[in-house]
Amino acid sequence: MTEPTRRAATAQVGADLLLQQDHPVVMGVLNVTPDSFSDGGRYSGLAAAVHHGVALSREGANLVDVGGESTRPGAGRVDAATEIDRVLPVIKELTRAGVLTSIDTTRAAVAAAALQAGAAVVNDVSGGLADPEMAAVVADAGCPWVLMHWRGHSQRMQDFAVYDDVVAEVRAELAQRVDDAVAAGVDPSQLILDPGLGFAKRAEHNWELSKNLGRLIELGFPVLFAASRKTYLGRLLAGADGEPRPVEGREVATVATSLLAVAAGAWGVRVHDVRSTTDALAVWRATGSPHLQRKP
Ligand code: PMM
Repeated sequence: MTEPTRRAATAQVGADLLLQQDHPVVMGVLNVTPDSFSDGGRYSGLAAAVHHGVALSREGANLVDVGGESTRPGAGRVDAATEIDRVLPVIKELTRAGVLTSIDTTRAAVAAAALQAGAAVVNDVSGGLADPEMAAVVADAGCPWVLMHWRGHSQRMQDFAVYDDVVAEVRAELAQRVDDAVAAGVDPSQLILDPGLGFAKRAEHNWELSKNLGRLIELGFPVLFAASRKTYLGRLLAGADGEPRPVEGREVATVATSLLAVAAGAWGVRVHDVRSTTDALAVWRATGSPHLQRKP
């Protein structure tokens, strides 16, 4: 078996396990970017990134989500070659260390290279909208694909945060993303949906989606909830001066909202600090709360 074939086979086994398992999946965030809103610049060197990815895995992350392009509101784009240069060595090393990874990208070329390097899952914040080639890459690989709700790239996305009924609209747009993916040959059993908190959403939209996560779960796909450290949590916890609580002070709120999402039936959560979430999930399990969400 050639090395890429062996990596692909290992990734496939891991991906199958992820979709079948009956406990919440924890996706740990590893941004190898200079400018992500929470961890930008901290893991841009290979050794630091790999060390952190292994640490996230040891703390209980089922999957480490490697991203090479910041998607914070207002962020500019980098080219595909830069993105590949950032993520590929990290994915290769983590795969070698036995850590299951997802690639956080909207580009088909980056996803294809990452899958070749051993990534098991494609996490596409554009839900397939940004790159028309993405569906073919995913269909060909037969890997899980996270379709996040998205209305445009970071520089302009907040202009599109306009809804009459955010839950109904996000639900309908995600259902359309599923239809498009399936029409392009993607196996529906490999799809995971994500409401895209903070992406073309204001705080009130994020809270409405959090309160009504069940309406998205009703679509019959695993749902990933990714609130970690986002600005709306900072706004909720604003000090007397009205300034959002800084990123470092949003961990307890992240754990609380992630746990509530799991209790509501989310398949998984995407978080920066894995230990605090896995601790909370351990308590949740010890109190006998089953993970209720099942695919129909
Ligand atoms: N948010 C960010 C990046 N990738 N992927 C998914 N599936 N869902 C999200 O909400 C999401 C994401 C935002 O940036 P971060 O990497 O700093 O959290």
